[in-house]
Amino acid sequence: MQILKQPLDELLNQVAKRNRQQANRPDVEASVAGILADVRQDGDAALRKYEKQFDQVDLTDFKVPQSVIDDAYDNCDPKLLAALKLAQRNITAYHKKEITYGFVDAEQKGVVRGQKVLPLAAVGLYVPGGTAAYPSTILMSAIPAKLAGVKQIVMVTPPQPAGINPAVLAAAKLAGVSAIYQVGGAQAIGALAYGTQSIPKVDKIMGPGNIFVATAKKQVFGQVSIDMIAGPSEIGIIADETAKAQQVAADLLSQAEHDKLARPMLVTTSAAFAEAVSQAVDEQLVTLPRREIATASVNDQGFIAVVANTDDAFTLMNAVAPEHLEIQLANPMTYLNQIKNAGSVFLGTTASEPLGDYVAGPNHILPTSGTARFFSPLGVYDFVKRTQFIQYTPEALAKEAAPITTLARVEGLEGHARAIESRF
Ligand code: HSO
Ligand code: ZN
Repeated sequence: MQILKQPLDELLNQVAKRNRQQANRPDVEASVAGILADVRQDGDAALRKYEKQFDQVDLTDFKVPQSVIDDAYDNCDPKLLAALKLAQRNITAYHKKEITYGFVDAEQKGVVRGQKVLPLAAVGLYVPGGTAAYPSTILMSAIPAKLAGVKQIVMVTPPQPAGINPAVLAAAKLAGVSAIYQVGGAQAIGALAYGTQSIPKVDKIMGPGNIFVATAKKQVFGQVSIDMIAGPSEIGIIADETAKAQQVAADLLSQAEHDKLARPMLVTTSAAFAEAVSQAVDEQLVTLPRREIATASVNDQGFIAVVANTDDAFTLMNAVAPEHLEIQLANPMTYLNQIKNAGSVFLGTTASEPLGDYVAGPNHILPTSGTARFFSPLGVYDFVKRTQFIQYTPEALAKEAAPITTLARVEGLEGHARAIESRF
């Protein structure tokens, strides 16, 4: 791995430059706009056309039959099912803490005002195809949706030559997904945004996807809501000699194997430790089944930076704002206050990142590419909206009538003023 030893200012410049790099693809934007317009106009017929063109399948019915889902669940390997259920229990317990409630404020005489927290009626979950169709990710999105009170959870996923991965179907059933449709790409996002004859329109679209899916989500935003635009996985590790180079290397590779564009990063105060980790990464890559992907990630996207002290390490990591941040230092809890930007933090040498990917309970759908500066992990919050209410007695309104009409007339809105005065 590339070992950087520049002064902190230079490292910070490099990080800032990378976070600015937003892939701009006007060609993709134009073709996605065309697909969305077709789906909006022709519904299922457009879906059929694009599924033929992009996935080489001719489907007349997109819905995965309930019997296929039930079979996948019933024939699920008991060990896998037990693992999914453990994950489900922990994710549920953690996310229950995220449930928020409305309030009523009656502190002012004659005035009641309040807020209600309401679930979205319907959400769409995009599940990528092939090896990126993760059963764990279905739990991470469907469980908070259920806890929020969402009634209709619609899943879409591209059709696969050998049928949809049974582990994905089993996870979907376990998590309480309402219906699964075999349609992918920008056309699937269009279907969820506008509705077609067979696929219901939803209020919000969640889930990762390729550049076409991400671009389509951006384009339908406003028509529906979206969760976030998630980029390739990232792991940042702050470690010193008290950590084990083997373990740090293994954790870096756990995210590197997701994607050639994934970004594994280590910041350490020890040049010797940097060398040891770099060597361990090279050794471990040799036997890693996904070494082609991981090697590209490690070589082209990853880095190890050697800094003067832990304060500098946190300054640099806060500038990166990594999706995952591991603190492999003695007394890790004491550093929590120094972390300003990170999606999910793993404290201590035992908290290896895949623990959070699967069973710990906190979400694994997290902000990437520096967006942890302003985005948060997916949670129950993302499946609700707020509405507010106001009630006044005539006496309470009388007290505030003059200020209202003053403001209304300053804004040139005589109708507003008269609406209030009509009460008196
Ligand atoms: N680490 C990924 C999530 C995931 N890992 C799913 C394994 N399965 C999110 O960055
Ligand atoms: Zn992962």
